[in-house]
Amino acid sequence: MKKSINIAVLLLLITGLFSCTGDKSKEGNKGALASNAAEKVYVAPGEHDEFYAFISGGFSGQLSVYGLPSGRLFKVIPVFSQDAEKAYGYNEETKPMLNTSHGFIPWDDSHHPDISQTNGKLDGRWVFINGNNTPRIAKIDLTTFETTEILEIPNSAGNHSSSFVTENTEYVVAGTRFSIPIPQQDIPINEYKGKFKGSLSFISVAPEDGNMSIKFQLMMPGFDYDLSHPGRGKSHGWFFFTTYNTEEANSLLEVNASQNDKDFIAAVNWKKIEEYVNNGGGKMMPANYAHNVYSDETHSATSTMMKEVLVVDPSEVPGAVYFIPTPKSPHGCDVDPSGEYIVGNGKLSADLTVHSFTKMLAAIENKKFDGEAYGIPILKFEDVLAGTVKQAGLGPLHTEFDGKGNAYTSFFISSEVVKWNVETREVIDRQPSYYSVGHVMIPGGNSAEPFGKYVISMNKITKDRYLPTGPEVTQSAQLYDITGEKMELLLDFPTIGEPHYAAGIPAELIKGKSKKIFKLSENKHKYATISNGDARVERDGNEVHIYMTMIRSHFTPDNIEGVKVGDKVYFHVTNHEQDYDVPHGVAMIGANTSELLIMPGQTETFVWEPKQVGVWPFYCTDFCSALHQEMQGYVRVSPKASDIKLSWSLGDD
Ligand code: RUQ
Ligand code: CUA
Repeated sequence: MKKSINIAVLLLLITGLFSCTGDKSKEGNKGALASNAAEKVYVAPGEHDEFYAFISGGFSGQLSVYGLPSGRLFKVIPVFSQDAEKAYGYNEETKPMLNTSHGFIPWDDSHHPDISQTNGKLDGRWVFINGNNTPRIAKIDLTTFETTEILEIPNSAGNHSSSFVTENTEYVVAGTRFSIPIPQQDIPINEYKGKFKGSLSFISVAPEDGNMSIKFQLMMPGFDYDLSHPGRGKSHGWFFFTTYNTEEANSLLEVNASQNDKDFIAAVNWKKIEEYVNNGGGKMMPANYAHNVYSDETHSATSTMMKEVLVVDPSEVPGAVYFIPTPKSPHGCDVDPSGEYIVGNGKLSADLTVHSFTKMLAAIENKKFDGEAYGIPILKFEDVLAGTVKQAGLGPLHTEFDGKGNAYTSFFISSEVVKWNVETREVIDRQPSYYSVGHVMIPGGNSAEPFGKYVISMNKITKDRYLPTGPEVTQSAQLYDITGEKMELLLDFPTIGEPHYAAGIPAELIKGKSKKIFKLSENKHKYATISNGDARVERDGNEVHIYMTMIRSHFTPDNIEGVKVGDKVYFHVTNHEQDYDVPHGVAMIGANTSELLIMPGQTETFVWEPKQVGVWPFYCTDFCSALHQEMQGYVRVSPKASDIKLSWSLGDD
């Protein structure tokens, strides 16, 4: 019986997918909409947007920066994937950022950005984002908009319920989607049940420099941990994780993990565990994971392999973890700005489940449990439930809040954004999304103080919304005005990769802190050339190191002789500009890597292994001045056995 219901829901899911992506609805076809919608997104030439939106790139592995309300793209920040435009993962300085226990992994799947907070409010210091595939968490510095730290997460697989921050950025959290044997071992897959575990990692963030380190990992039952959000205000100190596959199936999950009418939200009292750990609790376990840090002083990254991690068995910390039954394979797990309501979006359900933090505490206090799972008490659904939003739509995924008592939930199957009142749980408005919306985002929506002016929906499918571009069409977001009772669709804008989640912040909170140049006098790169007189070429066996500078519009040195086939030539190039927005680039014919794009005051390195005798040019790749085309040079490559001495030109002086 239960099984047939689930199959019916699955069918709905599939048919819903097709029906919602068919014809454009009338509303969607109004062309320019009302002209006042155009005015609301129009940012006049030379004017700035009101908000930054950091939108995850999904399978691009990156994080892109847009302006709202215009939807204009400003920057793609390379995070987990190599990026030839910025030489990230190609130059010698940033290659260590992509080091992992599996070696150099130049790609990942980035899902959930979250901005650092102080006292529950966005502080605009960093954005964190998760790498799903080879579990990692990255930190992006919002003064440079560059990835400055990546921490691999051991004992994890499919790092999906991440990377959300607590209200003082005490922790950024990483929860495993796939349970695995911990420690990894060679065992039959059908021994999954009972043997596989799911880890929830709490990564401390140093208040001064943001340095990340795994404080502890909770070893949880072998469910799938899907999404999470921190408590805030009254529920600060707790973290909530949705789970699915509490059936612990290891095959054909679409049916086998849809058997239980309810899965769980795991409520974790991290303060309690922190105290336990600070008093010596937990066990050190051997592990192997990379911690990669980029320094703005050396303009270089280092990768350190970490050898152990502290694990905590939740059954040994009474009162630290509870399960809250939540219907229908919940996906999103969202906490309202007051910290009282925890919304579980059962993706196979039509209703939304809203839990009450106050009721949860009372149920715990009264020890009203409904059994346990692997030593973790299960609370009674009715005891924790604040109420449900009835028949709000089909396939709820994620909820955001406007800070005015309203919630906005995305419905994947019925392809709409639904506004409802958090206290009364009545539906106020619904607007179609084009099509199949995943996450929604309100700037500050994951904080105690959202900026409830716009919501964006990030859609999984666009079909006919844009000019066709072959079988692969653009991904897309949509912007809605939410200042009135009814939402108003203002804008479609294309996005890079697959936008999963996003984080938004008023531009005022960060734009003044944006770095304009790196000071040459503070450049501590090992191979920096600070004064032109130090520009030189050195040989060390078959390695040749070129200490090169660049300034409008020449390289020093620009003619180099004495390089031989079989040499490994390092171009260490320092940009001597000290003006805003004057990068130079450099590229060498036949170099098996990308160009470099070097910011003022910065040093970067690429390696060239010349294979052919001749005189080979290099040039500046960034149109930097009227004489940019003159910014070029030559390297003479002689046969391996040649005795031509190293020599170079320093210009005319
Ligand atoms: S996911 S569409 Cu956040 Cu990776 Cu829900
Ligand atoms: Cu330097 Cu073009």
